[in-house]
Amino acid sequence: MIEKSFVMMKPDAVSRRLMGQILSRFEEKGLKIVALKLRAIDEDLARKHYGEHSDKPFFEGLIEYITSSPALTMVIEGDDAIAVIRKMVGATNPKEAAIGTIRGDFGMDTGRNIIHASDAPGSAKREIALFFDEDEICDYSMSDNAWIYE
Ligand code: D4T
Repeated sequence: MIEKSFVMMKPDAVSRRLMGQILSRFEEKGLKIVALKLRAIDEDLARKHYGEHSDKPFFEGLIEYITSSPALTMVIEGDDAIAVIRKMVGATNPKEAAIGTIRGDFGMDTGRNIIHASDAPGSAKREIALFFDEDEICDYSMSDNAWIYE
């Protein structure tokens, strides 16, 4: 099923100049970027996005990290995109993430784990609506579609 996922390169990815390399991975895989915005995440938005973790000991540090410098927010589309992207992102702790995944290749600490991606259709819908207006999401087709999908 064609799905949309919310993906965010966190401030460490942007500040470490990793945006191009990471974006290339999604393009090379055959996924479609349908929205993309470099933006500062303010405290209110960060607290909403990570609301489910508000009672965790790492919450305040997480909010500080996410709001510290701009992040690259995206909506990425493709067949089973949510699960495919989670696989490409790797485990939450970059030390445990498999080599070949984005966190496994670029990160060291859970508190600097490079990238976020939606983990289920419900959270994808909620997160996309939190970060993008509907008219910011592009509807277009790729000329190589028949070479990516059977
Ligand atoms: P996100 O939501 O950023 O894609 O990460 P995950 O889906 O892989 O992991 P998560 O929801 O469990 O954690 C959200 C966010 O909190 C940070 N974190 C997490 C942290 O700083 N310390 C911790 O001990 C944990 C578990 C990293 C990701």
